[in-house]
Amino acid sequence: MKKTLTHKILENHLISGNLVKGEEITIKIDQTLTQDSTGTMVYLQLEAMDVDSIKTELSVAYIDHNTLQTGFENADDHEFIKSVAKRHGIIFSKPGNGICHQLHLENYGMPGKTLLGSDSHTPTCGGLGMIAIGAGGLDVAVAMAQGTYSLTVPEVIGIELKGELRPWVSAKDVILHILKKLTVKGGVGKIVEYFGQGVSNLSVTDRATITNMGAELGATTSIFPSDENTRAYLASQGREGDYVSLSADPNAEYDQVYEIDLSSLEPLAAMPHSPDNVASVPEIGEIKIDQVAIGSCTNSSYSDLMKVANILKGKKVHDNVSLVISPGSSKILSKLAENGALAHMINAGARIIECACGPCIGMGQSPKSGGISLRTFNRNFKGRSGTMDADVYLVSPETAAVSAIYGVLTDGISKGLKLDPIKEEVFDKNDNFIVYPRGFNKSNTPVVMGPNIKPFPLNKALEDQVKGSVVLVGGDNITTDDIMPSDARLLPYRSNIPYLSNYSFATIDPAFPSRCKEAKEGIIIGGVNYGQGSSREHAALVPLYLGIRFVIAKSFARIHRSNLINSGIIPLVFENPDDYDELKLGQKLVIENAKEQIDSAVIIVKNIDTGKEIKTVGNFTQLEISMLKAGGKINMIKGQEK
Ligand code: MIC
Ligand code: SF4
Repeated sequence: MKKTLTHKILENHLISGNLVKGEEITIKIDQTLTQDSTGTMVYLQLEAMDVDSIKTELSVAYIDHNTLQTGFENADDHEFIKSVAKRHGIIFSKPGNGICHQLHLENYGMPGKTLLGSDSHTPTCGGLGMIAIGAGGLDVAVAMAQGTYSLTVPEVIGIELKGELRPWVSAKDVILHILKKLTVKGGVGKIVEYFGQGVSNLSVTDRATITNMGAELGATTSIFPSDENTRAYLASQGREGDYVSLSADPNAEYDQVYEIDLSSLEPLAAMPHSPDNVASVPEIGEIKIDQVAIGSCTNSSYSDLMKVANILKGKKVHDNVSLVISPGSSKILSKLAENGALAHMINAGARIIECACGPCIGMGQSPKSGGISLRTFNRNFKGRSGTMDADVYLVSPETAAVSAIYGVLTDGISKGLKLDPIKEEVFDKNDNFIVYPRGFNKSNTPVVMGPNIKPFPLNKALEDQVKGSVVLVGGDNITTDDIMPSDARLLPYRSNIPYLSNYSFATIDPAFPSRCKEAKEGIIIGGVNYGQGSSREHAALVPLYLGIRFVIAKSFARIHRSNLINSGIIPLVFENPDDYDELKLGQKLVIENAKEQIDSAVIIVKNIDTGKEIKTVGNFTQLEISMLKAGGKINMIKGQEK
């Protein structure tokens, strides 16, 4: 069989199982990354597992999401993470160093390696030819403790790239084009692998933009070959020694193949409120805009920001627009400062903010009421910007910068502008933002825990009768931002589940927490792609805390489904999606003989109010069944240790 690059890397890392689509395998994890907003839970869990040393080749704890420090909570979380990192041999990246994915690409990602990260955009490093997967925090904690990760072998979609992008059309437009075609659920259970002649016309940071937003397809990950452009990128970061050449076999067997002619693409935008609601910029028309935000793990590379600086040079940001720019890393910001590009941005009237996630996760820069914001980010879910009635459009850096000048959504081609080519740069190593764990260990470093850090909830072992009342009937594509919103007010409480629980589903059903408290045991009903978006396991831990026993949906997003199982909440899929229509708030449902039923292909849920039996499908692997029986992954691991 002619092998895909995905299969080659998985095969090299296979610990157990058969590398056959749909089967469960366990692979070796070489590297892990965490960020602070999921990291506090990861490190509480790592401490709970009481391991002596981590088993990965390299693990890094980044602080990039929650850097406002509006109160002691942020700073306490950072100190906590730093102390656990030192105890376990984990590299710690201080706030201000940059966004985890950009930093990992620059400093640590390596072709052919595996990376597991507690953030859904971990696939960014797929741009370097590695298998980089986003997962829930507990899975990352276990990967550090045991050096492994289990997954169901996904299908591999091949995307053949031909031709070359025109000026003013960039990597963001490639992934927006794919999102339009495949939608936000098109990648679930799949890995997207790029190949073909057009690959050589994309730099590593272009590729990283594409693999980053593969997360919005719901894909397990996305990957590019490692070629001369990879060598050049690694060399620019002083890491040429990490280069290996990697690609799929010629005529590799993909489960599906799509072809994209890069030269046929045009500037695109994802319209409110979904990354797959894509149209071309001229089609949408010159709508008046209030804010432009450039940055995030999708589009904050050196070349992205140099393009922006060149466009802004000698120009003025439109009077009605607030332009805000957050560079991806301290190295990038420092280079922009050295070569004068930063001055072009500031002189044009741009606000420069910290190298961090910032507005992407609602940490400031919320648009005005009813405002229109153009962002180079990856998600435009309703309310994510912090303003419920704002309209967010996702665009490329080029489109964002030109639009900021004109005050309307527009692009360089429509305006007949010229775009200067970007000169490649070599970056100096700067690890002054890094705390190495050298000389520290468990015996000489105590865990530093502030008062806001509360224990995480644990489930109980599966009982024979699992019941509850329907506390929410949600629609399609419910996001983890809906289940557990995050913004500047809530992000400081990522280590305080009881506090967060008061805001679960706050943006779509503020009565949800009180309804759960009244019901004591609750059930959530969802549509297709339930739990899309972030990897935050808070979207499972908070429902667990609120007494949710199971969720029945038309389908689930991958990471959220795993997080539910890790927490011992049973994710069930309607065998007949029409049964969804009959379920109403307040109805009582029960799974009888749950311990037995959990092993079977079809699980019957009885509606006590109507007497109807609903057929659901679990499709659980053996490992998942063990977790559900034990009441979650931690209970399962503790049980195995006895
Ligand atoms: C996001 O972009 O939604 C986040 C914030 O980075 C999340 C992680 C989190 O919720 O902490 C993600 O993408 O996984
Ligand atoms: Fe940070 Fe936004 Fe990227 Fe999430 S998507 S890691 S919040 S920059």
